[in-house]
Amino acid sequence: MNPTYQFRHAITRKPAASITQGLRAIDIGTPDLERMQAAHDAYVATLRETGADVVTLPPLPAYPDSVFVEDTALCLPQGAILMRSGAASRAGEVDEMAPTLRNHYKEVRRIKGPGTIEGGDILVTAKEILVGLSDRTNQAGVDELADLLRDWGYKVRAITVPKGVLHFKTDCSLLDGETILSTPRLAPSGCFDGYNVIHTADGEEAGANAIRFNQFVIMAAGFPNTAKRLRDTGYEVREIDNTECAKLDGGMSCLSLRF
Ligand code: CIR
Repeated sequence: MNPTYQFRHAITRKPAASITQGLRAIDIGTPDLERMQAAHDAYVATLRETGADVVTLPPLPAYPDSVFVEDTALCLPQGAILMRSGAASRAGEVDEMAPTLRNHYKEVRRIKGPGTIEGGDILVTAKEILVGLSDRTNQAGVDELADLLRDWGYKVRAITVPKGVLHFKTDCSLLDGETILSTPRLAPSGCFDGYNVIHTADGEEAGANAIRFNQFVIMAAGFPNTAKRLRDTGYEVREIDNTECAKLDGGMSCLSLRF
């Protein structure tokens, strides 16, 4: 098993009707629950097609953004780390996720604060854990994560996320332990020196948030040139409608915890 992309489990949560109140940087329209649910069903079915066990938790109307479960935890082979959201309206989502993680893991640790950190800012590669400093994740959060991971042998490296980008992984994804799909705008920081990098095609930056899940690269539909680049490199690409989650700055990685 390669722990960076071979997974037996995923945890997802169905979107709630309150998704219309979800956080967004710019209002480009109200998400449609029915269409989001249909896309979510297709996403879960694709994860299941790989043979993984996929938990689908019930909707949480009190937390409009709770469909984006990735932000609540970091799941590693040794254990899970509960995050601490940088958005007040999302703070309670972690406690809602904790019991499910305790069912799967013997060891569940927790970011206690005062720092904040969200899963969307964390990219686990074969040799290190990259964490984006963003509006949601600060240095204190990164430092606490590094402390919690030290005895599991992980090296944590902080990266600055460009202004206007919600999370680090809004702009990049892991394709395998050494290969990253990235928007060209992340490259100048040198954060991926030493990795193989495939750039999103011109005008397709919003397609950078994808996931490698077992044999598939699962990406948002509507980025045909980037999808072709990945297929030409040999990846088996599956495309899922992301129009509704995109209205809330969400993408393929946000919708699951994978381990
Ligand atoms: C938020 O602003 O928190 C949500 N509307 C979107 C979260 C996306 N999550 C992710 O990229 N991991």
